[in-house]
Amino acid sequence: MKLFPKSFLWGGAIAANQVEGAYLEGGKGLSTSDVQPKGVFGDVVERVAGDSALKDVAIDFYHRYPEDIALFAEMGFSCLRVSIAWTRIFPNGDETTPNEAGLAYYDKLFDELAKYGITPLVTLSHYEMPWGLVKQYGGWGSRQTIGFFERYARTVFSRYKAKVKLWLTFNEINMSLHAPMTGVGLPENSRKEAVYQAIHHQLVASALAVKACHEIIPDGKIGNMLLGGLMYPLTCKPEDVFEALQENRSWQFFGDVQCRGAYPGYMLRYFRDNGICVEITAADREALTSTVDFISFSYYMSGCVTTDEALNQLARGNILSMVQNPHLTSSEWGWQIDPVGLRTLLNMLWDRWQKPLFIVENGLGAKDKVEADGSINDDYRIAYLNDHLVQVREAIDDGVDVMGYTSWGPIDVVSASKAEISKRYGFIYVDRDDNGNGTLARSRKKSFYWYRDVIASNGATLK
Ligand code: BGP
Repeated sequence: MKLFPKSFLWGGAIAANQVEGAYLEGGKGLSTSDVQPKGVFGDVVERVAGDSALKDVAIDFYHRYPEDIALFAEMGFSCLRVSIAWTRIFPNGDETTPNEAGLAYYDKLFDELAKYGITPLVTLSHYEMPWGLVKQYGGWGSRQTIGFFERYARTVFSRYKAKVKLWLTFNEINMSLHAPMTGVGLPENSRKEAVYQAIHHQLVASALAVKACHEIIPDGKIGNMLLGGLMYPLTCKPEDVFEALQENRSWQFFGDVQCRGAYPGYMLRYFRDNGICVEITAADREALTSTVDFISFSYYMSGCVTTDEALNQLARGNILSMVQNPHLTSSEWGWQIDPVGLRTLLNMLWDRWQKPLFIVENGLGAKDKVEADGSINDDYRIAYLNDHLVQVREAIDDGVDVMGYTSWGPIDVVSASKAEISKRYGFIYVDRDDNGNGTLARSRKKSFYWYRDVIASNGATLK
């Protein structure tokens, strides 16, 4: 029987803006997430007194974290991925002194995890940045934002160095190409050149955070975080194959910079061919040489690439404009389910970077039905997770170094793309609907017991 390594970290992943709520409590400032009530692709809405959005309360993790962490512990989690809301620490982003109430909150959160021996894996920026930095400086379009981020990173490294040893810089850093406001604080219709310049600033900031982490927490490890957007050629036509290579490079490029410490040649050519001029200073080049210790990524689906323009037209409007794969089925939200793709991706990334890999998001968003007796029989979720974990085990057997697996949304959260809660990922159900009605009470789904057994057996119960 193939097992997972003894040191394998098992758990779940959540993000501050999708769970905490309390969006103005404890001196917190407004973030880009707070002004996008309709989700990461949504319009920016200036907040006015008295208005409300689902994420304002989310699942109230800010107040209920002890109960939720007790439930994660009951499932046997050895790891929980969380993010720090930058705006709890620096509400406007450009302050010189951090907000003590925000720092104290995460102290309590990490202490609670320590009580159960759960290792925190902490993302510095998960789909949010201070709205103040966007309004006053133009977000990551400004070089000054690098310094503000570095101050924030150094502040939290120094404060939590004894409690947090595993860190991630920017969540799905490659998403900026599809959602510039969420990724880099730029308007949706920004020119490509402006987006790549902002991305460059963020890559430099990520490298400076790596350097700071190594200085401040010598026994710590820091990784990047990529949206693992695996693309297949739709046919074996050589042009389709090359197109798929390029499409994969459009996101792997972020990892190339973060793992190898410099821009790859294919990207410099892309800039040249498209008349994109990115200012990269000598100091930037030097900064980029601080490379990550490990690579983390999310994986939900795969997609296909074609050079057939008619098919591409049809695909526009799909998530990331991917062409459908006729060999796969899809979730209710049209995300194509591909467990073997996860094994392929793990092998691909290991071959490419030879650094440990951490799957920090994977899961099935689905509508759950609460039965009359209160039970929730989410066999579809169990099947999805089982099939993906079987492929993770195969990849480990292939020789890939996999540090751990944190499934997305171990408790129902507000979705990132649409800001709805009816798209549920959890092992734990939260009584709340898309209109904000419900008691917020937590209950265990069938998958709760399934995941508990998988963890306890270190994968032996997988089928
Ligand atoms: C990733 C994000 C998460 C998460 C997940 C699921 O892109 O990092 O924040 O939400 O996707 O997406 P959704 O919530 O839209 O279903």
